[in-house]
Amino acid sequence: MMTNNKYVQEWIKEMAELTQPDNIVWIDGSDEQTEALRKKGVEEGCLEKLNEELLPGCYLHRTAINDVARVEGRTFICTGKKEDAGNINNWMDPKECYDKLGKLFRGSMKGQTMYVIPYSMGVVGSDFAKIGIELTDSVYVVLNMLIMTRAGKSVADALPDDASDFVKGLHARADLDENNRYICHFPEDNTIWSVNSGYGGNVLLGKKCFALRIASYLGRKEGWMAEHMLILGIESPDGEVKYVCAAFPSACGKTNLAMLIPPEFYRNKGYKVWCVGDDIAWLRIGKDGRLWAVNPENGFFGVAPGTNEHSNPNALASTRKNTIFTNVALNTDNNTVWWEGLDNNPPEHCINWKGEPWVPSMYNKADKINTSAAHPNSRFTAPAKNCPCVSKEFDSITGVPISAIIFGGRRAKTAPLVYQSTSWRNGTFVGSIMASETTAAASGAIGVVRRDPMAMRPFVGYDMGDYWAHWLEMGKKIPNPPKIFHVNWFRTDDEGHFIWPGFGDNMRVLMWILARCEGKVDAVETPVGFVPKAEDIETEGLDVSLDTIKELLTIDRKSWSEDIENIKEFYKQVGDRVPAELYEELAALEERLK
Ligand code: GTP
Ligand code: SPV
Ligand code: MN
Repeated sequence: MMTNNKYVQEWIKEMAELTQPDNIVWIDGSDEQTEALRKKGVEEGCLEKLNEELLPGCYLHRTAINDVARVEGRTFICTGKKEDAGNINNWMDPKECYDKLGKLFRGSMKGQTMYVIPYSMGVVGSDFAKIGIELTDSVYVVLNMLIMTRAGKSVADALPDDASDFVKGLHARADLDENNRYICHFPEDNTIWSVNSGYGGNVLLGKKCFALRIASYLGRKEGWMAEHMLILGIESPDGEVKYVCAAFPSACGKTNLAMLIPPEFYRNKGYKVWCVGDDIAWLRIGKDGRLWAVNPENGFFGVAPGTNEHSNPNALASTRKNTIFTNVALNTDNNTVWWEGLDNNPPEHCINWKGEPWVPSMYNKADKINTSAAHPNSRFTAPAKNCPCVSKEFDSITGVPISAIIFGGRRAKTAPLVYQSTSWRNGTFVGSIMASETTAAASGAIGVVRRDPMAMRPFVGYDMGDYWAHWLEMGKKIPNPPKIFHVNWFRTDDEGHFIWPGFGDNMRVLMWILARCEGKVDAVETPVGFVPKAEDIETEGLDVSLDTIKELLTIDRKSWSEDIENIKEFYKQVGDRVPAELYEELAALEERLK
């Protein structure tokens, strides 16, 4: 045991009695132990060592073919009262769930090792940080957690002997039976149980399970916020850095925006962008009355397809050493990795994400999942410190002060390139009505528009109406709140092509947002909020006409009015805890659209 904490000791004893591993190994975070586990992973066949010269310290892992994304339908919030989990979450009675999953866990680690991973979300020992312990039978999970979190002996040492509030995570792959796959959260017990999966978001329990579902519950209780947001800093030529957070649903561009390289026009002037986080933000009110954010993670679990030298060179550079790749393609000629959108040269000899030989002629756009070399939700797990643009505030214990919060989604129509809400309350409303086309990051249909409030639909650990009320409450408590915006990089023309170039050019929109925060630029008032005057979006060095910008900024009253009906239905579905203020906002929007 690495700790004298008797709550930890008793819990581990109980879980070991349940799962019956042959032995128990504490993860200390040392290079020696990590290296030994990598070797073990290779021997056991769960990892393949990649080309040491081209990709030093890098490994490839393939998950089971039926286990490649988060499973929202099998994710549960287990609160004593069903109402507290809300209508949007799946709910199970805690006792029933412990019993049901207990049967699946029973004896599941026979013949195997149980790894004990003490980890901290946030800088170890800082005010923001919270400690979890994950028990798992998977070497892959251990190695990922060592990248994604601050883990090891220093965390066990930081846990007081009398602390009982650490998050207890139990994970077993069991037999990977998808019909018995469960990702269950017990926010009232600080507990997470995950069984029968080996895919990232289902099993790296510090990430979505703790840092969003459990943390959002804690945040409401303790007066802070846990959000599905990137955090980035924009440094102006005089050296001042302004920070923004942005919430986009899964696979809708957070990693890309967080690491963007400014267009040449801005680079020449001396602008720089720094990445503080690419997926999760924990936000607290600072002594100065502003909202401050930290990224509780220590690495990036990023989408591989589409990542390339042009779209996101910083992400690509982050993956060139000490990275674990999951479900990408293996180039067998030189033992490196490949994925769709890395370059235009798919390897001649290659093993696809399913572990089968693959040749480029197999690819069929109509059936991407089955015919692509890499799975559309294939991922890289890379240490944050690998990132060329990682912020010098990355390890800051106070976090960074936030000037703007940006919501966004994938909308082929309706949502304009950017608009600004009129207040925190109106901004909360804008977040609550967010919608986006579904992606491969979760199992199920792709490309269907669904409401995904604050990009948190799959991640709020309690009732969605209460969550919105918490947003409104926070707004009343923050003396100097960030301004709230909405963006859409994904508007398409009649042929289905993206109109806006996106990626690095999104900086042009961020610059308008910052100018608004500083009161330096006017805007046009519309029924939905403030939109830029087309000429205020910088187009220097961009092959986009003023007319196209105007088109991107139009508010189509007809499609917005149609949306209103859908929003009403969604609010009804969320239920009777939707705050009255949001119904007032909705009525006012409907009125303005007439
Ligand atoms: P999660 O890790 O699932 O939370 O995803 P994410 O929000 O970090 O998304 P990510 O940045 O990985 O982008 C997902 C996909 O969107 C990739 O295929 C990108 O190429 C694409 N994408 C990102 N930014 C843009 C953009 O500005 N325009 C367009 N057209 N596509 C983009
Ligand atoms: C997401 O789906 O939003 C992710 C990947 O960031 S996962 O960790 O699998 O949830
Ligand atoms: Mn995410």
